[in-house]
Amino acid sequence: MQQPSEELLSLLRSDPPTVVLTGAGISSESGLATFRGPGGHWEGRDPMSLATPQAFDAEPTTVWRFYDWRRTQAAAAGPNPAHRAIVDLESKLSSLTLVTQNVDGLHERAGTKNVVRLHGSLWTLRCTACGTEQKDLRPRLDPLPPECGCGGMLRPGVVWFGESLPRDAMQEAQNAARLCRLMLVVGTSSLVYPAASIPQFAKSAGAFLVEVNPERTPLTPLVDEYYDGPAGEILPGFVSGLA
Ligand code: BJW
Ligand code: ZN
Repeated sequence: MQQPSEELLSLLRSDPPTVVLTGAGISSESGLATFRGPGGHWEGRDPMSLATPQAFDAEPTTVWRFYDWRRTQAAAAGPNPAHRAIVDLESKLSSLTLVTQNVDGLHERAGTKNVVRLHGSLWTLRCTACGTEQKDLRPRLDPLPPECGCGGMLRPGVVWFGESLPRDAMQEAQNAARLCRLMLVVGTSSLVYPAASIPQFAKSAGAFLVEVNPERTPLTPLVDEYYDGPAGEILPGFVSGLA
């Protein structure tokens, strides 16, 4: 497996302000399907066609059944060595911001403290009528679609295509990217905006960009180092090289 370069290890030893940007690939070794990879389809449907406000308006119960399935899968899964390596890095560095597109909650369950969630959470429900948000950790909800106390229909507290990202989260991510000296981009296809623009903020501000992904992405030509392999095998090497 590809070991960290001396340049990366020496940068890590200098305790740089660091941002880790993650996508679905970091949870694939926990058994969760990525969006664009194999196994992502649910009942023969592309998850991209279900992760839209239009799909929810047209078929709320179907979209809720899809998210119930996602919640069940995520609840049954656990953090993997890649999630844990980020926890270890956070404990060794003075400043680490984890910016994730993932909604599964595995970073939080692994123990990462400073998590910025760009696309919301599977474990938050939001009322389509009164806007109230509530946390709900039950893997299966019954009946579907669930109802708010006000009588309105609840929806998953995630960000669908065409919807704005939470303003505070995006601002925090951009600020951390502008200030960091090292950014690790792990397990994302770098296709979905505005998350895919975050490494560009870091690059423009002079940060060292590292990508970890078994497949090349549109970001690959822009990074300083590309690690071609699964995050669960590559990231622990970054931490053990620091010891
Ligand atoms: C491994 C691995 C292992 C596997 N180890 N790696 C600018 C240009 C063009 C379009 C737009 C633009 N700005 C906005 C848009 C429109 C749109 C967009 O980006 N479209 C593109 C697809 C073209 N963006 C939006 O609509 C966003 N809203 C917005 O910008 O509002 C303002 C606006 C609206 C409209 C027009 C203009 C402005 C909202 C985006 C919301 C995305 N939501 C989802 C669903 C969340 C809820 C849920 O989970 O159900 O977020 S879609 C889905 O994609 C999910 C993910 O977070 C996101 C990114 O996917 P990710 O994580 O990268 O996963 P994959 O599957 O794509 O890739 C996995 C990777 O892992 C692969 O590379 C593998 O190789 C790798 N891998 N095993 C390491 N072991
Ligand atoms: Zn309500």
